[in-house]
Amino acid sequence: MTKDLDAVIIGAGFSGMYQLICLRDRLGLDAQVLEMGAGVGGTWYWNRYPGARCDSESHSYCYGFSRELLEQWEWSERYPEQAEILRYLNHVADRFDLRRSMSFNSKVVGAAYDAVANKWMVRTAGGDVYRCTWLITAVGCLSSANVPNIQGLEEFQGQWFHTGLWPHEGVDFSGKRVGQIGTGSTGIQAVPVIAQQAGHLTVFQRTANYSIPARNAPLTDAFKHYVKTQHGEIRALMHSTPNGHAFVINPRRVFDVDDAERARLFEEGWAHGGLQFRAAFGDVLIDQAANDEAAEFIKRKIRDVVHDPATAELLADIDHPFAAKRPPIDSDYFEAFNRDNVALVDVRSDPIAAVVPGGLVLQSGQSFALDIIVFATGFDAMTGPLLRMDITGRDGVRLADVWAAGPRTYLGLQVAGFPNLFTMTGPGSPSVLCNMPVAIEQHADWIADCIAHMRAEGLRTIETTDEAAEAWGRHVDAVANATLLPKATHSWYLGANVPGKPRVFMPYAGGMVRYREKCAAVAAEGYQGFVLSA
Ligand code: N01
Repeated sequence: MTKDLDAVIIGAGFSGMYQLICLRDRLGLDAQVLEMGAGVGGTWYWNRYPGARCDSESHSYCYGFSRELLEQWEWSERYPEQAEILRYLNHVADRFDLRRSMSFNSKVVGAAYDAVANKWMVRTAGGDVYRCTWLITAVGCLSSANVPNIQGLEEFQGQWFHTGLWPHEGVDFSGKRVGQIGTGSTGIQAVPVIAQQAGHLTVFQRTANYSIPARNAPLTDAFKHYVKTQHGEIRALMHSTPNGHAFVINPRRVFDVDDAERARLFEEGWAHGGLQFRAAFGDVLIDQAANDEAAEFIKRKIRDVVHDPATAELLADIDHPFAAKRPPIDSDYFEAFNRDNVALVDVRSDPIAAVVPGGLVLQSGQSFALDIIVFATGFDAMTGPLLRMDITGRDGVRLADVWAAGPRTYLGLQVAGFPNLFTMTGPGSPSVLCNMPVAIEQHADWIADCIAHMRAEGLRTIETTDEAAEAWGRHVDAVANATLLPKATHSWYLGANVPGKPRVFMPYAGGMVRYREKCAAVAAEGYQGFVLSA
């Protein structure tokens, strides 16, 4: 089947859904979403692992474009769990009649730009071809599962799962010997829930991680009323903060206050829970000495919670600044290690050597009999979902070749040599350093305004330049290097979690406010840094 369209959007998650509303309903384009899964939801469609929950608070983790939607939808808990977010996104799809412009089970395998026709030819695994003028990738930043290449996995006689490709019917852990590899945000959420169900759980930790208690709880009626009636105020607050959350980061510095006051403020943040812990001070991610104070506070908390001193030491032996990796939030993660059926194994000093039919073996020869292995091993972040498609631009140039030394974009929105291709929340944009729906709506609006401008002016192509992308890349590096973020040398922000991936700090760390102003100024000045042609 070959179909002609104005625009193709790849992905039916938060970003693809809203981009469709912008292009189809606001601009009147003939637009279609191609989605690999059988339903909407993106991240929340695939990540159904035990404990999956968002770390943005529910009243800020939603669309802001529709006042009616904000007033009608009611979240039940402080942090929405996966099933509730998926219900929300299905509700949005129904309410805005999105499904009629979506093809499910349509995995895009390639897209090629035809300069003569000024069309993108988008190919699916099923052999369908979509010809379109504008191509928008809304593929998510964390959607390409990273299963480590461990020798012998194919011979494992038990079951194994990656958290990002979790079976819809769930996994029965009861009475099973479970091994979980990975202690990032995902692993930290999964451990306490799996521990409650499994016969025994062994957690294989390579890098110890900070975590802040989420303090999740049902929302009170008073808070629900506040959210529905004060949404304008809440959105204004979210748009005024660098990370798009509905809380202000206090500008005071860690050493502006004395030891007792600092301890009190950290305790207050710990008791409140969640990402707001780091909002007590403005310099935690900038000043190493300030960060050390926060880090030591958390390490003390870990030692207080975990009864076995050796396990506590292993969990608190953290080698990077607090929040330099995405800081997880948890519900009883450290507490889980006080259970009789949970053990922690250090695979930094003694790495995993192989999977064997009955379990897993470390380099020392120590072995573990397992029925189920859970890979909470993360994603080939940001570039992975784009590069697994074969995208070719002008003159047949492959995106994979252009990005061989790491991604280079202008504003995270476009790549030189790939006209009329927009990469929503792409590398070089705030994306994962921001509350995602805020970053997503800003990108979708900007792209829609840009296309509206092109149509009004009779322009056929928009394409950034190498110079603009190089200059933006230098700026992205400089902004990251002014923080402690690159000091976590094994972080996925840097691509360091995937063997062979170039080390480039991918998200834009300059904050959403600054970024939004920059994008608005670029558009206002006639799309500076882009070439528009008739
Ligand atoms: O993935 P990760 P994630 N042998 O890459 C380990 C978002 N998110 O899925 O650090 C042994 O952070 C790896 O070890 P190391 C959020 O943005 C949000 O947990 O590389 N271990 C690490 O411990 C988050 O940051 C929410 O040494 C191996 C773990 O696996 C992002 O998604 C919830 C290994 C991977 O951690 C990704 O989080 C969940 C190997 N061969 C996710 N390979 C919320 O909103 C990897 N590891 C709450």
